Amino acid sequence: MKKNIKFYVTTILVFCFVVCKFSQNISQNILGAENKKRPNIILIMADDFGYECVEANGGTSYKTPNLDKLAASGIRFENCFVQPLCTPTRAQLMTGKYNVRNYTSFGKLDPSQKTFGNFFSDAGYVTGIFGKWQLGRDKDLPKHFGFDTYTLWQHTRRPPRYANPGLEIQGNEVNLTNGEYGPQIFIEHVLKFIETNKDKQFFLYYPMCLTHAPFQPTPDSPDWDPKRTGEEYSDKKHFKEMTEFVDKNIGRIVEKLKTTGLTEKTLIIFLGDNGTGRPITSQFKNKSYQGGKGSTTRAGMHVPLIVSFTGKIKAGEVNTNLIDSTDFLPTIADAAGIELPQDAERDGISFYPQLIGEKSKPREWIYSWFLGTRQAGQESVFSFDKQFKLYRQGEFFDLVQDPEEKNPLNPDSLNETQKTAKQKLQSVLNRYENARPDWVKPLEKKIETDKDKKRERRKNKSVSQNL
Ligand SMILES: [Ca+2]
Repeated sequence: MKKNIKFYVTTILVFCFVVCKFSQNISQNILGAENKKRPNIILIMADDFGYECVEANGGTSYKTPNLDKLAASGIRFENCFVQPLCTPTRAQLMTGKYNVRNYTSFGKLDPSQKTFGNFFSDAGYVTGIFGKWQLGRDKDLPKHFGFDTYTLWQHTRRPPRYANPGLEIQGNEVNLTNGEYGPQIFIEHVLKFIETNKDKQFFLYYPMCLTHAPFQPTPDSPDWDPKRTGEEYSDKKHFKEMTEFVDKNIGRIVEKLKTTGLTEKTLIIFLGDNGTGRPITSQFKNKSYQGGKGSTTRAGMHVPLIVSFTGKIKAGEVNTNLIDSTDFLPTIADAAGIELPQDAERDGISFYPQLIGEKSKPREWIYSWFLGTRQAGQESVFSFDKQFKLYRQGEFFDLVQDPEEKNPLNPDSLNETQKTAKQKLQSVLNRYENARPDWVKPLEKKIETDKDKKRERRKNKSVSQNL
């Protein structure tokens, strides 16, 4: 009898083991197959590059054949708005949250935040970032924010970015002095990253240094000087050459995807991080259009957005829905099938359904809490849709009639449409009224103190120089 029990127990245990092993193999195979279906993501962001710079959008000052081809192969968005400056947009793009929730100061992203790098890395993607950092100087921050591979400018220090640049490669400071060109190094590292990881799923974030000032020649310019150092020289005549270098790099990425067989496995997104620099006036739809970087008007916040995913996105579409910089994280997560952790503070709305032609509810408004480089307490706060814009102080504009926001509508003579729009935008402002969390307040205070100290030091220095 005892022998029989032993036999039965052993048989059951062996059976359980075989079943477990079998189901484990099945689930691994399913997971493996699922993983194989996950697309690569390439997110490209040009620096200080407004909507008017792209020919497909109606710009006529610069040649952008590769961006135009990318748009023709996918979707061109006409109403993408970001924050008016670099760091505020980058923080929104990377965390999917409005600046009111987590922006502390210019050039920093608080280490408490989770970025798309973290979410993709946690989901098993290989992650890389190439280009401008400007999110804090600690050597370990790129890794902390989820990036395995990185070649950066303005990470641990702030050397020149164009001719003979100072870069950080995997956190190591490298000073190039043999006529190298920063954007050339970045694109080479981008292409190498694609080649190296062609058999894996990768998330490549490419925040370009171009076309930010100083406006300097590229290696394709007649004025290229491989001996140039520093960032003092700047002539806006080079903006055209810089834009065309951006375009050339887009072409090189598309070509690389072709030669590695990844075209149909890769979602490519291109956008600008804020409006074009103010010295630059471009021709746009038969009018002169001045760059408005730093301004909360359309010229400061309206950027190109082009998305291509061969085989998944219908070619040649134009989309006029509102998109904002918080929407990118949920969109790429959606594309990759990554379920983001529940977070009531995440403001972005995925526009992936719009990309693949599924029914969805586009966003009806954009909210902005913009501090930029200003002192704590001096933020601009406003909400807008495609036609109207309301500032916290009460100024209310019709953006179609008055895109430069020169003539606020008279609050006493609003028609019914205007009144309804104002109420809707006011409810957006109310929704975020208490959204500034307590943890940022000590950081704000510190910023103010540091800035005050600097100002005081400058004052003392100039007094002593004048004596
Ligand atoms: Ca910028």
